[in-house]
Amino acid sequence: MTTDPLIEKFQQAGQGHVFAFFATLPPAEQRRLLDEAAEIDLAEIARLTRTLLAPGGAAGIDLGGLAPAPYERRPENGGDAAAWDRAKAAGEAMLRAGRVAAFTVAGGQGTRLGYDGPKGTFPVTPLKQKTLFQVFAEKIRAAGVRYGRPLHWFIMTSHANHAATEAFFAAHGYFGLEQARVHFFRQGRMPAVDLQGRILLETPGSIAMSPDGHGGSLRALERSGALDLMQREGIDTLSYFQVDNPLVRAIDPTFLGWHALQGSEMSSKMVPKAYPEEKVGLFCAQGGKTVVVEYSDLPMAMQQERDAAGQLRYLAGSIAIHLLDRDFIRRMAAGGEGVALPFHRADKKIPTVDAAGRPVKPEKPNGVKFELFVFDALPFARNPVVIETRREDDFSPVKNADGVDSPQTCRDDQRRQFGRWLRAQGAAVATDATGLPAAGIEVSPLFGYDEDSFAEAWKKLPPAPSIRDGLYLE
Ligand code: UD2
Repeated sequence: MTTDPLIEKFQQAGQGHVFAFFATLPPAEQRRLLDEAAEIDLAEIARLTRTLLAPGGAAGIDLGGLAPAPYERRPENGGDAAAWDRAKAAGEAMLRAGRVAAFTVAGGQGTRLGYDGPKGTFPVTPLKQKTLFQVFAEKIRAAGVRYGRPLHWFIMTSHANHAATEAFFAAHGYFGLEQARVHFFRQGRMPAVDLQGRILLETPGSIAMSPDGHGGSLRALERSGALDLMQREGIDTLSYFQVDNPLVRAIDPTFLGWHALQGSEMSSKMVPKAYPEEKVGLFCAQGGKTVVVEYSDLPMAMQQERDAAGQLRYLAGSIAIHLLDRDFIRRMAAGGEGVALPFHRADKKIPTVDAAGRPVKPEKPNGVKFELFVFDALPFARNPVVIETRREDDFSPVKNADGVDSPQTCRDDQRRQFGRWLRAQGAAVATDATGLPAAGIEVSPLFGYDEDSFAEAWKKLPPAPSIRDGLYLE
């Protein structure tokens, strides 16, 4: 009997145990295992084992020469108001020219929320219980109407949630978007390995594979043909955001304008950190480059440092909102010497099998997952721009089942935003000291998806409605 050449390659790489149970598997499972194995770049695994798993490999990142990154301050915090106005006009022109598409990374596993299903299908709005996907879809649709150019929307899924995500959109008529402008593609996967770099089996017939991190989006955008489609359609800029944050201005002309006017290949939004322990990455400068250092990599003493005025020295929190230039993504996806995102190591409890093929549920981390982070592209980008945004305009993620960043805090933040928009138009909205309206209210993105679009729609209302519990503006 001849051995499959792929199995031989695994044997030569010291990973032959992946096929330990192969002979006992039914043909369909054999095929599946071979397919999974074919996704694996054995040389990459060997390299990661040498670098990240070697003694000291988990020691974290190099903090040498690290300093806070510069950023564009908002006008109310000392920024140049005229420059912000110019940026907005430039971004609006980009939207009218159809140069922009939206991009959501939705391949995560959403374990913290404890919700079974693609995270984008989680209901988030205060009254109508619209899902995350519906909120984004309506924002994108409304922006397309406003600028006279319907937008394309790319959604990155994982192997685990791809089919369910597509089915959800189909079942809801793509939330009024043209189906031909909504594009789903799967991100890549990486195998988990044990602490010696041996690939872990999840069952006798399958490898413990997991998504390769949101940084995998760059190569997945290329592989899926998304970049070619953008090129054909004359789209040069992707507006990147995470699936867990319904407050995001999915399409933000001012941000787009900053990006374009500065000739940036990758731009980002920052919010001043709310408190030193807040779990967001930090924009830093290092060796003349802009980098994001994940909170878990920055010693707490540094996160607590304050300047003479008492302000946090490392203030610029990354809320995972970026703009990416199409040709920059292509360059990053092509890789090549010195142009590659680094993998990060995460030690995890990974269910696996023992030598007899029996399931093992580890009680402490028994292996490592490798992930790419999209913000690691920043140091490769020409003229990266970081602009300040107000948290209340852009960031209230749903991460945990309760407490901070939960469905409750997110619903409240949405209501605060609706209340602010209404008050700015002179409506009488009773709120508590935190700005939370007493009444349960909701504004559809199709009515207004940011302060400007809301103001325009409000002014067109025949008689403005009074603010009462259950008010829904559409
Ligand atoms: C991320 C950032 C953090 C901060 C925060 C803001 C990292 C490492 N940390 O933290 O600095 O900006 O967000 O909310 O990024 N995803 C995929 N594929 C994957 C993994 C993740 O699509 O393989 C998506 C996921 O669906 C979600 C987003 O990426 O939309 C963020 O994932 P996360 O929950 O792992 O990020 P988090 O909260 O640790």
